[in-house]
Amino acid sequence: MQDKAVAKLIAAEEKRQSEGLELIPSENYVSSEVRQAMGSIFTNKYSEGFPGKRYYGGQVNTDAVEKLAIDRAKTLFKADHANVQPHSGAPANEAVYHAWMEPGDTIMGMELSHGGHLTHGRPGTISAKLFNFVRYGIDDIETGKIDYAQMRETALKTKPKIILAGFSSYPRELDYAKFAAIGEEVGAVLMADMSHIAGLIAGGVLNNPFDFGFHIMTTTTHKTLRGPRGAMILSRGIVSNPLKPVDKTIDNLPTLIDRSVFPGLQGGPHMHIIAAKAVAFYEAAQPAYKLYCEQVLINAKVLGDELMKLGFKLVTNGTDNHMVLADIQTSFGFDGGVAEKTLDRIGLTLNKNVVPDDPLPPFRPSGVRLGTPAITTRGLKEEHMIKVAQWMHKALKSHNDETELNKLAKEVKQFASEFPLPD
Ligand code: DSN
Repeated sequence: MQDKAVAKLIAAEEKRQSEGLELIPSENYVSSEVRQAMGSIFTNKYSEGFPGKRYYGGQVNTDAVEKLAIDRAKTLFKADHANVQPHSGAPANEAVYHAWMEPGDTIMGMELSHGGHLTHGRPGTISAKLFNFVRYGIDDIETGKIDYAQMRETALKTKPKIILAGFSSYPRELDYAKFAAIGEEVGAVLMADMSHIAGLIAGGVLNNPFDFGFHIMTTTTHKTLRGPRGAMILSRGIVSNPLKPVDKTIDNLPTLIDRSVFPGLQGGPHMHIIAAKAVAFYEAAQPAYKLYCEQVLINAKVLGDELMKLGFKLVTNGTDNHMVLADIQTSFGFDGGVAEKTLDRIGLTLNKNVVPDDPLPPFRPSGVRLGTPAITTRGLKEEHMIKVAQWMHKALKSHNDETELNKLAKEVKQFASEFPLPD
């Protein structure tokens, strides 16, 4: 590479990634095929519109590759329609809100400190300015069970146009059938933001909301799904002519969503990323991927159990998915930010995170969030989870002891070198 400055930073990032262990639950390592497609010549092409209906010429290959991505996504998630163009998770959610609602309409999402994502109506976001967010949350902090009675009561009172299931920091399975029953009773569209767990749904190890009557699913493509950075929107409905105005019905969801993405929110789709999404969907349909998903869950369970044995207080006392939330303030008497920095220092990367009804502010929250998707891709198994938990415990116990932290950092680096990054 002629640009030595960028080349140096790429090499440094590769070194950082290979010498440490990635525990952020929303990150992963993509295959060399996914990276190849991302770096492909498709990046040169403008393709506003959809396959067969573009605003520029020269679309023979872009049409074919987008169609491939759409068909593979539909098969993987049992959807009627897939829009694979959203650049990221936030615009995907935004596109759905605008496809189905008008400014001022009400949407019901998860309480943010109980696990809901920023795009589920955090004050200050565009969607929170335009739409009226009402909340459901957990009723038992020890089990993490959602308060479905409160959800129903609020839904009956506020008549949301959309009920949104989904989270970015919640370690339990949702009861989609209960969401669906409430949605049906109040006439709401059921939307699932499955960004964190879409890969585990595709791999068949977690429930698919479409099997319980959901109408729309959004997801990023780079988390458990192990594809390029980006997102997609899956839905029920019948694909119709996107040039004619359509009523807001379930059958028309594909058209409403497509128009909301383009021209609603985005211009030219990133065709190199769409090609890489197609590759990731191919990979997720292979038998090896199911085994990977099974191991992600096993690893998370073992990691959570081991942390609890060592005295970590876990939010909901365990996990059903790929992530673990630990209340550091309760366990060690300091906040999650200190834990994040201390663990980074020894090569374990995770993120500070709020815990339900956190008494501390978001920049200095009580907890940390960690997960197993990336380390499982790297080849780590149950026995290695015990090591990871022990390193975390030792480092946090001696977070002011430079000698001990140096010793642990060496151990982690040596261990990580035995598990090379996928090439
Ligand atoms: N940043 C993602 C996560 O870590 O959950 C969601 O946007």
